[in-house]
Amino acid sequence: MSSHEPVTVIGLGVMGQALAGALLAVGHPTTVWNRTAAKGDALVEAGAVRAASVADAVAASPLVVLCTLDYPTVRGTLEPAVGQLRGRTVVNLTNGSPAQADEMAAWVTGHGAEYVDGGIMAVPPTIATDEAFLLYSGPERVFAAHRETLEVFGEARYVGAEIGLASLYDLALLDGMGFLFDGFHHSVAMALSHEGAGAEEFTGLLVRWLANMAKLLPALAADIDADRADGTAPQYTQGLDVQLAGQVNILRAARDAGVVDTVGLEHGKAKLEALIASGLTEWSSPVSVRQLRAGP
Ligand code: FVH
Repeated sequence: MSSHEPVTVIGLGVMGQALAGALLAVGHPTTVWNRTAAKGDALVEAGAVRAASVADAVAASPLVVLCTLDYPTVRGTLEPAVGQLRGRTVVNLTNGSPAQADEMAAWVTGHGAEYVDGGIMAVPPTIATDEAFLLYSGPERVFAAHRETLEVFGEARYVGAEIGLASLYDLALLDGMGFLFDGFHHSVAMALSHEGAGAEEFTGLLVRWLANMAKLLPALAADIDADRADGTAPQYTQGLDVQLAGQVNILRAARDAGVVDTVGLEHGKAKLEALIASGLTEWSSPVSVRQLRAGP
């Protein structure tokens, strides 16, 4: 008899399969269910129990982990199992917004279950490795009761009792990643106008540059916090005239290099111009964040 907590995993896409596989690997009795049953075949071969219905899947374990396309599919999947929810803990690792997390929590707890929301900061191959971390929010005592099990997927980082916090941080982190990848593609599109430069060779320079710049972020974050706390002047500033001159040069060079989509660069230029028009002379991170949240 295993001393590990039994767990049900619902949703066996690439991520759900990785989650269920990680549980099986360390000895959790694992029940699985997926709309397309065949996606559970390898897990069943590895020792998972395939539930005949989603109601059976929910009934099988005190802890029910969901990882499907989106929140409407989570709700649609759980609808036939509402009678089995009482007394269970539902941990929803599906991507969704804070408002959706609030609604889901109300619906699940309304059926007598506990609810914890989560965000997976990992890709399937890194689940259960040191690289993976997952964000959780909701009642701390519920999270704590299942923490050991949740650590199987990767570092379990509790971010607070407010149910939407894990979603908010998850989406904000993905937002940062999106801009990073967009910037990477834009930068490579520009560099490739030179016949000699291959993407890989150029990317070596880009990675070096971005890694150095990333080291600055904690100091910029400290400037933002100090400004919010009591208006302390930032440590890191740069003249807005210098920033704007550089932005104009990037925009020109991008166009000359044959990059036709320069909307982001034009937007960046317009934002700097708006800051200057508002009477500011110095750029800083607090100024940028304020502008994003409320205009200059
Ligand atoms: N894969 C990743 O790298 C990212 C990492 C960060 C977290 N995301 C989120 O994880 C959720 C699932 O993503 P996934 O990568 O596993 O996605 P798929 O392999 O496409 O599997 C989708 C599952 O959802 C089920 N599903 C889709 N539509 C419905 C529906 N109408 N009713 C019931 N289930 C549905 C699908 O079932 P099936 O098509 O196999 O029958 C899969 O189980 C997601 O929120 C990511 O943002 C992954």
